[in-house]
Amino acid sequence: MTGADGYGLIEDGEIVIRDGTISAVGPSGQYQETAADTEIVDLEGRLVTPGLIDCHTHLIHAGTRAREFEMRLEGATYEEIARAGGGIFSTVQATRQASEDALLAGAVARLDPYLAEGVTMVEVKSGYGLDLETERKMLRAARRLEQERPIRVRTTFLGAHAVPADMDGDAYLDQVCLPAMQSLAGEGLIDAVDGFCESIAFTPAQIERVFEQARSLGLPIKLHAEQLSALGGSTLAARFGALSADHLEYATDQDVAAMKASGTAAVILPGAFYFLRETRKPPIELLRRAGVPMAVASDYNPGSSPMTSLLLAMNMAATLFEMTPSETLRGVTVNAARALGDKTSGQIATGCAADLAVWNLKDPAELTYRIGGAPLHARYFEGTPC
Ligand code: DI6
Ligand code: FE
Repeated sequence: MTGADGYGLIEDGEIVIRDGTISAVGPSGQYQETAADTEIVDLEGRLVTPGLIDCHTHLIHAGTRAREFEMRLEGATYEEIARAGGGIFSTVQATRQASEDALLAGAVARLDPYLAEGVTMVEVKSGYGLDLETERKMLRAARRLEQERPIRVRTTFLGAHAVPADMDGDAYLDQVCLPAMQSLAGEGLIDAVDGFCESIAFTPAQIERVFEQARSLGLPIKLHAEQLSALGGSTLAARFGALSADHLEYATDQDVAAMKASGTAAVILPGAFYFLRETRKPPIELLRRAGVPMAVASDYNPGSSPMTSLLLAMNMAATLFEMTPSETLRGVTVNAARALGDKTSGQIATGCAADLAVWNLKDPAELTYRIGGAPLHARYFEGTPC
């Protein structure tokens, strides 16, 4: 699965697009287009990939955490900052105070670097509200990104992101998180449900309550699991048929086997590992051997991964975790789509959306190899260059 074979590369190929959808793909010269108004675009031998997909971001929030970054460099740990009421809570406060328009404007500014890297689909989570109104405001702003830019957005309700300081976890679920999920699902704002299963957030038993309700609402689930400790969150997620379990630094053999059995994708997030200077790596070799589909995402968030570059995440996944360049490319295309439950994105195949990235490159390994810069020639969204 290394080199050209792993990419399924077609040398000198052509792609036929009709009404925003790929209607044929193969070696060039195979498809005689008869329609008189067919436009032919010569890409002059450039590499074409599916439009890239970032399947795990927290793009909507207000405020910055640069001061916290400084504190960490002065010796405090992420966990100490969280326990001292900093961390996520400072972002929650700022986000509660921000207007929907302000949240949208901030997210658009963060989204533009992704577009410049050929990204055509992003997942965006709520979770910096921890109250109904703010979670709604975040999800609405996330939905509105599709009006601001030519991009596909998938929204994820992450009400179970942190326990408010003045509440117990179960009380927060009963009084705020579960009722909010119900209302916002009814408003059509939720595509999937996520949680943060960690000693500083929610226990597996509490996450199970979140999943039970998601299931009863017919919503797919995913989970931040095994990022900082091994709580078996990924096994729990697999038990509920999760689309993905994300982070996984502390995932065990048992977790990997459970994910394989349920078809749950592993979302690898090297940005947070790097930024928090973690040392425990996700079990890439185990996942690879088990055949668990691996996605790679930026995990953009202001606290643990202030990184708005999916290409850099690919480089980090290779450099830090020894994923191969073809694995990282599948990680931001077909496997990222899978982690979002989308079967018609992330591939150049008949019937898939004509979301494409055209690169000033020949060798796909260059996408993972480079650090910095975006060698993008053109981005096609639903067949239109933009
Ligand atoms: N995992 C993380 O690393 C972040 N949230 C999560 O679920 C941290 C988010 C933050 O610190 O703002
Ligand atoms: Fe995250």
